[in-house]
Amino acid sequence: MAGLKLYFHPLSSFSMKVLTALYENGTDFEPRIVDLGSEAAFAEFKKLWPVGKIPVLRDEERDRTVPETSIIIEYLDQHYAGKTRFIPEDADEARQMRMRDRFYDLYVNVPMQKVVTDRLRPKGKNDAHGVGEARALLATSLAMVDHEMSDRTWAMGDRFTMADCAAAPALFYADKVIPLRDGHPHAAAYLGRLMERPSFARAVKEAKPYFDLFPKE
Ligand SMILES: N[C@@H](CCC(=O)N[C@@H](CS)C(=O)NCC(=O)O)C(=O)O
Repeated sequence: MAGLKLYFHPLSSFSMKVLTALYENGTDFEPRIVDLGSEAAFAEFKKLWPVGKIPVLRDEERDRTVPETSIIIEYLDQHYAGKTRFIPEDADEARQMRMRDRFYDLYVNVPMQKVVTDRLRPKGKNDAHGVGEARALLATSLAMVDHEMSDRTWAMGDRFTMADCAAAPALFYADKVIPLRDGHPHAAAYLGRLMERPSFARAVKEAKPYFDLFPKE
């Protein structure tokens, strides 16, 4: 049995962020799919992390439960380092990388989720005002990404880091809300490079069987 267990769902954008990091280095782990649609499965998962957000990493060897994607990837970089190092050694660069990781999580992934999950709300319970705000924030963020990616390969330049693990699923799903090909050529090209990266390509391939569950407009 692998010492590492990942509680996740293949369709979940934040899960894909951590899967990308795991696949980058071929890190051995036991996949534990959490069926968010099953009350019993979700209640069981909440015993591990009462906040109820996936993914969560469990390290049996060290007896550690590690939630939050950025913390999970930092943990992997610290204890299960592989050929791809996710955190730059230089402290200044590491801080800039963490800023981009936060940016993709909070200002691309989170507003994208707000737009998409609103489609799952019961009739009459939609939050049109909140969705409008989220769409506006997403549009601002994507314009910033497009500008920044005009002169670089990866989020930090030449080197693939945790910020790219965050960017990949965030842009993949944001593209379904605001298509990048319409006016965001550099962001679209960056997403194209991310899609060709074998680690993220594998996460997308494994999510495909669940794509029918993605709520369309
Ligand atoms: N800040 C968290 C966000 C995780 C998150 O939002 N996960 C979503 C799935 S992509 C989730 O668990 N949603 C279930 C829910 O909110 O009930 C992280 O980085 O791990």
